[in-house]
Amino acid sequence: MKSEEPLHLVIVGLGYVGLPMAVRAAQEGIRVTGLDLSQTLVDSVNAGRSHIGDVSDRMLGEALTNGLQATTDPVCIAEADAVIVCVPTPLADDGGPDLGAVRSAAWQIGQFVRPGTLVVLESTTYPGTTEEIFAPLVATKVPLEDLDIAFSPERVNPGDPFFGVKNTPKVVGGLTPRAADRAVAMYSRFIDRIVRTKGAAEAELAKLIENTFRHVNIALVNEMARLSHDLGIDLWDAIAAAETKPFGFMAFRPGPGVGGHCIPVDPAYLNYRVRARLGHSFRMVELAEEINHSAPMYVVARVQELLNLVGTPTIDARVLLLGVTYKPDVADLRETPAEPLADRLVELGCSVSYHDPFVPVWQRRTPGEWTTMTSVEDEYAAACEADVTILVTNHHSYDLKRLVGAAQLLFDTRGVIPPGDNVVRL
Ligand code: SAJ
Repeated sequence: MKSEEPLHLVIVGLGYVGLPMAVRAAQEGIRVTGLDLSQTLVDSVNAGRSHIGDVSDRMLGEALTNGLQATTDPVCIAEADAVIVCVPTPLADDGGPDLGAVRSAAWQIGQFVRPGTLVVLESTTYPGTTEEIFAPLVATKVPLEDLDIAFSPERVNPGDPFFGVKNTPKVVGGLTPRAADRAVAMYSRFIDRIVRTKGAAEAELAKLIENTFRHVNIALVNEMARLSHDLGIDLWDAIAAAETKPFGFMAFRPGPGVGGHCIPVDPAYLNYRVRARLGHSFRMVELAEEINHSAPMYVVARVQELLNLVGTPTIDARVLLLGVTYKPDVADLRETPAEPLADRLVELGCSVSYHDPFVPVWQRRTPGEWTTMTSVEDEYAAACEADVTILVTNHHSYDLKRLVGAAQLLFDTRGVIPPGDNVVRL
């Protein structure tokens, strides 16, 4: 696809991956149609109102001026030269992959796609998905040999002030060399650097390596936190020292657990494939999952220890959680460890309250029912009232010095507050 040729690009799924990409491509003068299931979302996009933090209304307005249009009508696929699929791939209730959105998007494309169209899957998934599941559904009506199909993992880092669509290298792998050539040419029109892999499976695996790497290394330090506490060694201090090594080391730090839409999810997709195809588990991933999943319970155990030390039984102990999103300064609760943490504390009879500037109302699915809580107004006054305050997510808006002065007892799960008379670190 030569850069001077007109290109009509359809992007399926206008979420945190699809919308920034649609805006970026439109900035380069590409004709972009965004296809989404939600009429509300489509209307909002066409009205220039962005629902994605990394896309301002101004950026969206410029893209609309450049011809970006959003629609719920899949007939736009029939006019596309290229289609990029950016739909969610969450975990199913059994912990395995949920490819429902990928399947339905592929089938829908298959109803309208023209011969000669390039179709790229971006949703994170296990190696083999593009060839075995996505491509056959896209080729429902048009023979596969008349289509070009590729995989290119999304690498969006929500809230990242520096890396965006344009300057994040894009990995691309085709089911055929021709598909890879076309995908490289397409992405090159609006992304600075393209990295071509041997095939689609290598591109699928590259993404899983990136996030399994993080998952496993976070589990390593989460287990080291437990060992170091029992050994009476300050792990936070040791990590800070290790971090001075200028080569061959990347610091990870312990925490209350691993949340988000990527890190706790992607390794499970890899493990699923290994079990399904090879009949045994990916042991390192399963061990990391075991450690990271138990992190919230370890926090509870430590808090129980602290309450015992001050002679406060957990029954009716007033516990304040500070920061319930999965990481600082984002309003994202997906897989947040704050949920199992709060549930366990309630099970123990604690009176749990929370504060989070990004979460005015916190709804979470406790076993068998929904629990709805409202953030306390004044986190410092609440910390003064609580028997123990747990810093779960260290939003940068928190005045840590003020917090130390206010809290009766402060348990810091992020290692951002120096230990003191009333401050204990994970
Ligand atoms: N976490 C720790 N200790 C660490 C790092 C993270 O406990 O040392 C926890 C976080 O609190 C969070 C979870 O792990 O609950 C995931 O944190 P993350 O920093 O990996 O952030 P994510 O989930 O937003 O990961 C995304 C990923 N981006 C993509 O998949 C495109 C990841 O590949 C990026 O490396 C990461 O952002 C990033 O670097 O910010």
